[in-house]
Amino acid sequence: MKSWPGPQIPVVPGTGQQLHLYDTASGTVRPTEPGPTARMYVCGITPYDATHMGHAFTYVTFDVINRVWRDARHDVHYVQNVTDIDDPLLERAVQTGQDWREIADRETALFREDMAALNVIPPQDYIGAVESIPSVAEYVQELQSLGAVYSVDSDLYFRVRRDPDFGAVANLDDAAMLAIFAERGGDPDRPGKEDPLDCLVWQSARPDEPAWDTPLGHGRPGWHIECAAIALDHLGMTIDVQGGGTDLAFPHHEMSASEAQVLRGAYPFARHYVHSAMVGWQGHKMSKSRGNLVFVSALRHADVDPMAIRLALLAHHYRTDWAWTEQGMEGAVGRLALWRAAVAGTSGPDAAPVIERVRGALADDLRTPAALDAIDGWAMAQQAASGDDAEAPAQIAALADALLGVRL
Ligand code: 5CA
Ligand code: ZN
Repeated sequence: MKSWPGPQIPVVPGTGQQLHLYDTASGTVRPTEPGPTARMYVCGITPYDATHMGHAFTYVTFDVINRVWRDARHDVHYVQNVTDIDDPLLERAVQTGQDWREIADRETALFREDMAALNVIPPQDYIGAVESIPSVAEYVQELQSLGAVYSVDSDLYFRVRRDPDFGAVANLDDAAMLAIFAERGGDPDRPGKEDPLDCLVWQSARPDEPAWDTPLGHGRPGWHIECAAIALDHLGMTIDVQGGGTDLAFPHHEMSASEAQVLRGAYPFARHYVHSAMVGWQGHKMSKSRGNLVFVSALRHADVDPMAIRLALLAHHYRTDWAWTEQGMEGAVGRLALWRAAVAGTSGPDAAPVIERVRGALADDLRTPAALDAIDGWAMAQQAASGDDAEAPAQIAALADALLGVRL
C-alpha cells in the first residue's frame, strides 16, 4: 500500500542517548538494544472512520521512538498495517450503504493526510490486510502442519497453548484473559473450541461478506494472524518494538506474538511490547465504536495548526491515560507561538544544555512533558532577551523538529 511522504529530518549537534522504554511483558523500563537498524512494528488503523486524537497520540508516540533512535544514529525499519478487511468495516458498510472498499480507501487516504500533517515519519512498509491474504494463508498452512490449528465448523482456530510463552505479553491470569477476550472481539464461548482462548485464524465465507480463494478455502483471515504475518514477512522475528495502544496488549499482541513464536520456534517475537495510554473524551476512551471522537481532520479544517495538535499530544506522557480538552489545545497553541517567536530571534541562550535535557528526558521512557519544559525554559529566557548565542535559535528549531517532530 502507498505510504505517505516523509519529512526532512534536521540533524542535531552531538549524538542521542540510548532509548529506555517500558516493556509491558516484563513490567519494567529497560534499554532498547537495536542493531544498526532498529525494527519496529506498530499496529495500524481499521479504516472505517477518520483519525481521532487517540490514534494520533499512539502514532505520535511511536514517531518519537523512531526519532530518538535516529538521533542515536540507528536506521529504523518501521512497518505498519492497515486492517482493511474486518467486521467493523463491514458493519459500517451495511449501516451507510457504501461499499466496504470505498470506506477503507477513503479513510486510509485521510489517515495518510493526517499523519503527513502531523509530521509523522511514514513506515517504509505500509501493508494492507487484503494484500496480505496469500501470505496469511501460507502461515496458517504452516501452523496446520505444526498441528497448531483445528477447525470448528469450517473456521480455523489456533491452539494458543502450543506456545509455552502464551500469556507472557500482557501477564494476565486466565479469568482476566477470558473477560477481556470476550470484550475485544474474541469468542470464548463458541461451542467446539478446545480452549476458550484459542483464536480464529481463518473464517470461512459468510453469505454477503467478502471472501478470497486460498488453499484454506473461500474465506478471510482472523485479525491477529494478519499482524503476525505482516511483521514476519517484513521484519522477521525478535523485533525491537511491537507497538500500539494499551487496548491491544491483550488479546491482539498476546495472540500475534504466540502465533509468530509457534511458527518460528523462536522467542520472543518482540524484545519490547510498548503500549500508549488511552485518550478519552466525555468521560470515556475515545473510540469509533462509541462515537465520542475529536478528529484530527476536523481541527485541521478549522485551521488549527497541526504542530499545535502535536504539541497538545506531546504534553502528556505516553503511559498516562488523559482526556482531550479545549484548554489543552489552547495551551498548545500558546506554546507553539512562544517557541516560534523565540526561534525567530537572532540570538538566544546556549542551546547545548537544552539539547542534553531533551535527549535525556526522551531517552528515559519518552518523558515528553519534561522535554517540552526544557524548550519552554529556553524560549522564555530568549524572549526575556537573555543569551547572545547566534546559533542557538536554529539549533533549538532543529531540536524541536528532529526529536519532537514539531516544525517551527
Ligand atoms: N487495526 C487494529 C490494529 S491491528 C486497530 O486496533 N485499529 S484501530 O483503528 O482501532 O486503532 C488504531 C490504533 O490506535 C491502535 O494502536 C489503538 O490501540 C490506538 N487507539 C485507538 N483508540 C485509542 C485511544 N482512545 N487512545 C489511544 N490510542 C488509541
Ligand atoms: Zn495489529
